[in-house]
Amino acid sequence: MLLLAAIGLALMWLYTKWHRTKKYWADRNVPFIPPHPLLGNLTFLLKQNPGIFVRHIYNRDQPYVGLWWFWRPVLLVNTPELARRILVKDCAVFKDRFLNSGKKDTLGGFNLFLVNDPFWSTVRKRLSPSFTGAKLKVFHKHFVAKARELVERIKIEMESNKRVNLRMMFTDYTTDVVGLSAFGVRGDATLTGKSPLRDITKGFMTFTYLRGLAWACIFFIPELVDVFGFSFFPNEASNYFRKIYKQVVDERGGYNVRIGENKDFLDALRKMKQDYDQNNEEMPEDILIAQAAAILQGGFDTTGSALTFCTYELAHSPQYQDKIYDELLQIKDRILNGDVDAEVLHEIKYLNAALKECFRKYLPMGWIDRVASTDYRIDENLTIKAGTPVYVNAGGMQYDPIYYPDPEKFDPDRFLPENEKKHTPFTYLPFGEGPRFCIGKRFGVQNAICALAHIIINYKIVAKPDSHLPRDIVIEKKSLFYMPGETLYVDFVPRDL
Ligand code: HEM
Ligand SMILES: *[C@@H]1O[C@H](CO)[C@@H](O)[C@H](O)[C@H]1NC(C)=O
Ligand SMILES: CC(=O)N[C@H]1CO[C@H](CO)[C@@H](O)[C@@H]1O
Repeated sequence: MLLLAAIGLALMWLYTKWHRTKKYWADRNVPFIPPHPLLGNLTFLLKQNPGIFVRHIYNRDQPYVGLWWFWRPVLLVNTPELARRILVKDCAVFKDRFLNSGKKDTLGGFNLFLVNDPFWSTVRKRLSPSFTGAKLKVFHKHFVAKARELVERIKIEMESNKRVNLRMMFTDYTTDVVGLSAFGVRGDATLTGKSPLRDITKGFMTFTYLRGLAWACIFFIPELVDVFGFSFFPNEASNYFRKIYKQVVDERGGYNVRIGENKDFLDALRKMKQDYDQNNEEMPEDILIAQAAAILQGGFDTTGSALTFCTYELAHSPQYQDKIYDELLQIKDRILNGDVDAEVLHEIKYLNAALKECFRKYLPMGWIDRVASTDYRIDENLTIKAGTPVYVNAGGMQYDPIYYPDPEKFDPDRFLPENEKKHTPFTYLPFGEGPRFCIGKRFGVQNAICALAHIIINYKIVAKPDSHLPRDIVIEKKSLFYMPGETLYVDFVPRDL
């Protein structure tokens, strides 16, 4: 009897709670999409990429829409004005991300991408100097050296396989570049497809249902991450990465030798540890490794898939590719000799515009997430409660025909300098905005430009006769990032040099 009564009470409590939950946005006069009783609006998971999901619910006439992740109300905002306020003007309220990897998982929970203030500010300040213009000059040498290997790799693959698996090749390349630039770890993945770091990034790329569950938890119901013992990176890859990290630190003499002017990212981490030690403050090595892992994770797949999409688009836009090629011809010798510098590449208008257009169409993160740290007045009709997750619908705005006419069309002219000026600010957010924008933006862009310049001067990128149009590329349903869901191939035809 008692048991039955208890169950009855619990059910009643659940019912009341659900009843209140589903009225949450209606009570506040916020347009909403009716939630599923259990999943809220997360019914798209595994069925649709979130980047496409947010595009579908985008509605220019609704500045914001109420959604639910399970039973938690979240707000999706659709206007550049709200984007500006959340990401920049009132960023003090929105410093943290909602997604979170808990406290038990050091590599996930304490890395720059996921960690919250006040630690986030400290780490960001420490790491930012590793990405300045002066550092990029040094990295540029690596970009060039590896881009030349990329040209070689294409030759090898075309001769042996008659085709190139784009994403595999480009993530081989970006793994080498990040390893070399950030950690001083030399790898041969660009040429051979194999290296110790590459084993790790392959581990990051491998999807299993358990990993999928872990990611969904981190993104949508972070309270449970510690309960289930989930981690941001797969355990095996994490342990291997720890080993490599410790090895390179040892090679440089550990943390107690004089660390001069920061040479690279790894030195920035060593210096951080040294400073903490000197102040008798604790800085576990795992927290340093967490930052290194974030840079590797943040740096390899984003740039790798951007290069994949861009190469595929250019194969299907020969007229546009010709324009880029004509521009590159003016600096042909410098590219071929491997002494083209970043400033020169920055002047290649059509190439830069093409990459920007790729980031418009294929933004890796369809939304930019933040969480309100205090109650926040959105407008006269709505004040959200502290703790409410807020998502800026970047994907929606980047595909809005008002801002980008005929949005499915790959039209790099949109980003020629004279046209770019006319864009509505805050409608283009592939790297986020404000103090928490992508720390590797310049690194990633410069690296991608460098790779494309080397490829296009050496090869004509040609669509395979039976390949479908870019607009029909299958997007990975199981990933939370916007990545190809199929293997993409193109032909590379050597140009007369
Ligand atoms: C090239 C393509 C890339 C794209 C499209 C991209 C996109 C993004 C986006 C949208 C964010 C979130 C920004 C925000 O919340 O406002 C982000 C953050 C981040 N990215 Fe990137 N990224 C790219 C490359 C890189 C590279 C090359 C690195 C490292 C070398 C990197 C490391 C990071 C890190 C560490 C964060 C977290 C920053 C923070 O929370 O303070 N990314 N990226
Ligand atoms: C607030 O709601 C009223 C009534 O629905 C509407 O007319 C007004 O435009 C809304 N204000 C804003 C800033 O959206
Ligand atoms: C846009 C979207 O996918 N909304 C979903 C929210 O949840 C309800 C209930 O399951 C679905 O019917 C909607 O399609």
